[in-house]
Parts: sequence; structure tokens; C-alpha cells
Amino acid sequence: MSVNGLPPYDEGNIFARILRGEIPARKVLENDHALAFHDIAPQAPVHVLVIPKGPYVSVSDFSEKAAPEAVAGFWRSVAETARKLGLQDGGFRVLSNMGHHAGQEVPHFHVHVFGGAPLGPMLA
Ligand code: U5P
Repeated sequence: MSVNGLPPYDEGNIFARILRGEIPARKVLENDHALAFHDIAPQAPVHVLVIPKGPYVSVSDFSEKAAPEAVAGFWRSVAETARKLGLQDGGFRVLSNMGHHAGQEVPHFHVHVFGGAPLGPMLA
């Protein structure tokens, strides 16, 4: 059965493999709730992905199914990641692609954190 228009969680997806340490990543932060690492194809001077440790395919799946502590822990980790990267003063952008229309490539929920310079208007 599909989850929010996406296939069910696939343990073989590339971010699950990064979480299991099968593929290297340039880590920024790791704790019980999240892993943050640099995007391999940065679209801003700083471009980091933050992912939860649980098996959620999308922002909707995560928001509907994850325990409140996991949701809070994840979003605190996003803020901590931005702090660690020195983005708090200048500001930053958080974005999550969900499903086909948004062009979600990797079916493990992730948020992009962009910053390091003025980013211009949001792209549609
Ligand atoms: N990506 C990585 N490492 C990989 C595979 C993909 O950082 O091994 C990044 C892509 O560069 C892209 C993001 O920015 O994951 C997937 O974004 P989305 O289109 O699923 O939101």
C-alpha cells in the first residue's frame, strides 16, 4: 500500500544505507533522533540534509506516525545543525520535498538546510 503517494519504506534506500554506515557521509551532527550530513550536490554555500533515524518515507509519514519525542528530537536537531554550521545569525532555509510533484528523489524523509549567503526568493 502506498504511503502519502509514495511506496512503503524501502530499507535499501540510500539514506538508510548512510544511517547503517554502509555508505560514507560528511556528518555534521548525529544523536538518537537524527543524522545531519552535507549534500553531495550542494545548491547553496551550505547545503545539509537532516534525516530522522526511523523508517519514514516523507514529511507527512513522519509527522503522522513518529512519536512526539521523535518529532521534537528531530526538529531540535535541525536547529542544532544550523547552530553548529554557524547559520543562526545570517539565517537559513529549511525545505522538504514530498512526493512526485515536489520531485522527491530519496524515499527517506529529509529536510534540506540551505544557508551561508543570501538565498534569494523561494523557487517554486
Ligand atoms: N543526495 C546526497 N547523497 C546521496 C544521494 C542524494 O546527498 O547519496 C542528495 C541529492 O543531492 C539531493 C537530495 O539534494 O539528496 C535528495 O533530495 P530530494 O530531491 O529527495 O529532496
